[in-house]
Amino acid sequence: MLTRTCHSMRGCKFNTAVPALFLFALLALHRMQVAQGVWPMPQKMIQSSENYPLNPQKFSFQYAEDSVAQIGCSVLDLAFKRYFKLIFPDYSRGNDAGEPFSVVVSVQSGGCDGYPDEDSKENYQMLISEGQGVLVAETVWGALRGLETFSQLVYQDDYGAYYVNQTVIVDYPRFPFRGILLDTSRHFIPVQAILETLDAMAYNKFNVFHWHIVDDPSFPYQSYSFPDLSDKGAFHRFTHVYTQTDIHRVISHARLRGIRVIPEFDSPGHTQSWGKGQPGLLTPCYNGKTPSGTFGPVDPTLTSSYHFMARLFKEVNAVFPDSYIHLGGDEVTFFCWNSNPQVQAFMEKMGFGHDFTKLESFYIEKILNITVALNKTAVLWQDVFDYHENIPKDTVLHVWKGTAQEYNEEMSKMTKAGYRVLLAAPWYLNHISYGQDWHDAYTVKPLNFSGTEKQKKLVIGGEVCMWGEYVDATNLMPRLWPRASAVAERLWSDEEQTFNVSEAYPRLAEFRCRLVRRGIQAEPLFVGYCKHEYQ
Ligand code: CP6
Repeated sequence: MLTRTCHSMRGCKFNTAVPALFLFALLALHRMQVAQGVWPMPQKMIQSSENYPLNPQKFSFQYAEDSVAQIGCSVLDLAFKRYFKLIFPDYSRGNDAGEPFSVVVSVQSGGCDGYPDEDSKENYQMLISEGQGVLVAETVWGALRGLETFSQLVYQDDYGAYYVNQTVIVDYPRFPFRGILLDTSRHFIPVQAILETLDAMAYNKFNVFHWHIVDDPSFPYQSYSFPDLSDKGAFHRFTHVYTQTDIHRVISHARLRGIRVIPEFDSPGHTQSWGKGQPGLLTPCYNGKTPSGTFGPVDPTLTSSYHFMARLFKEVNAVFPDSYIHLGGDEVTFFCWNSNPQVQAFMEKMGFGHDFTKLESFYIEKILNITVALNKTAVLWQDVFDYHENIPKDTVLHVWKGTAQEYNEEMSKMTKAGYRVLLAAPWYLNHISYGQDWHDAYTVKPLNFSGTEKQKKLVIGGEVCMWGEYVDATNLMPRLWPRASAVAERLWSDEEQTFNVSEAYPRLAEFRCRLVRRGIQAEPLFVGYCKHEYQ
C-alpha cells in the first residue's frame, strides 16, 4: 500500500507501488457509482460517494521519490502552478476545515526537456483516497493528462467549499493523434488567440496543433530566409505576421501542454500569396499566346522552384521541432498549367501526355524527396493518393472529403495499401448549422470501414478542421468549443462507453460550463445555465 515516510511538505518520500495497488483498489471500489465529471471520459474510472474536503492552503502537488521527474522539471513545475489556479479559481473561499491533501506525481521514464512526439505515451493511473492522490504516468505527457483529469474531479458545494471523491482511474488515449487545424491565412489569428486555443486543447486532451499557417489569401509566416514572403504576402507586414519569436512562443506554450505543433506549407496549389514575395515561383497563366497577368500553382517545370522549396523547408525544419510536416497537395487546378506553353512543352518532354495528375505527382515526389532528406514524416491531403498511388509508405494521408460512405471507402483503400491515415472529413467545424450539431461530430465511428485489424491499427487518429474563411479571433472560440470537445471524446475515450448523445449531454453541458469558467468562450449546447456565468 501507499506509505508515507516523512511529514515535511517538500521532498516527502512516497512509495508508489502501483499495479498491485490499482488492481486492489479497482476491486475494492467495484459496484460503487460511476462518475460524471471528467471530459473526455477516462477509459476506466470508478468513484465512490466518499468525498474529501480540500483546503487550498493545505493542498500541494509533489513529486514522488521514485519519480524520474523531480523539482526543476519545467513541464510539471509549471503545470502544478497552472492546475492549482484552475482547481481553486476562487482561492479565498477555500474550506478552512479541510485536512492537508497532496497529489503525488510519479513519472516512470523519459525526460522533461523534450517535445511530445508521435510515440509519446499518455497513459496514467490515479488513485484518490483520504489525504492524497497518487498519479502515476509513464511520461511527463501522461502526467499532464492525469493532472487535467484531477482538476476536473474537484468540485465546489453551494458554499464554495472544494471536494474530491474517492476515485480510481486507469486511462490512456484510444488514438495517438488528436488534432485541431487552425487556418491563419484566410484571417490572421493573433498569437494570444492561438495560445488560448492551446489551453482549451489541453483541457480536452487534444495533442496536435496542425498549423495551416499560409494559403492563397495571405502569408503570415515571417521567414528569415525569405523575408519578402510575408513583407509582400501578409495582409500587413508588421501587424499581421508571425515573427520567429511568436512561433517559438506558440511551440513552447504547446510543449508545456503536451501538444505537438505541425506546420503546413501547402503546395503546389493554394499558394497565391507566395507569388507576391517570390516572383517566378508560380506558373504564369496564358491567354492564347500571351501571359494573362494571373498565376496558377507553383511552376513544377523550373529547377528554381525546387531550390526555393528546399531552402524554405530547411528553415521550416529548423524552426518546427516536430518530426511531421504537412505538405498539403490538395485541390490543384490544371487550368493554368494547361494554358502555359512552357508547361505544355515540359509535359511533352516528360511523356506525360495531357495527364496533369502526372505533372502534379512529379512535383509532389520532388517535394517529398526534400522532406525525406530532412528526416521528416510528410502528411498529405488525400488528393495526392487519389491520383497517385505510389507515395512512399511512411507518408501519412489525411482524409478530408466526402460522406461517411466515401471517407470510409477511402480509409479502407489507403490502409489496404499500408498507409497510416488521419480522419478529418466528418469534423469540419467551420461549418455550422442550427441545432445540436455536436451530435454529428460525436457519433462518428472512425474505424467503421471494411478492413482487417491490421488496417484499423493504421488509423492514427483524427483532426478537427477550422478553416478560416468566416472565422477570426472574434468567433473562433465559440465555433470550436464545445463542438471540438465532442471530437476530443471520440478520439480519446472508448467508443463502447461513449456513443449515446443523451448520456453525453449532461456531461458535455457541465464540461462546457467548466470551459466557460476557465475563460474559454465556449458556446451553449442548448437551453440552460452555468453556475458561474462568463463575465
Ligand atoms: N483550404 C485548403 C481549404 C480547404 C482545403 N484546403 C477546404 C476545402 C473544402 C472545404 C473546406 C476547406 N479552405 N488549403 C481542403 C483540404 Cl468544405
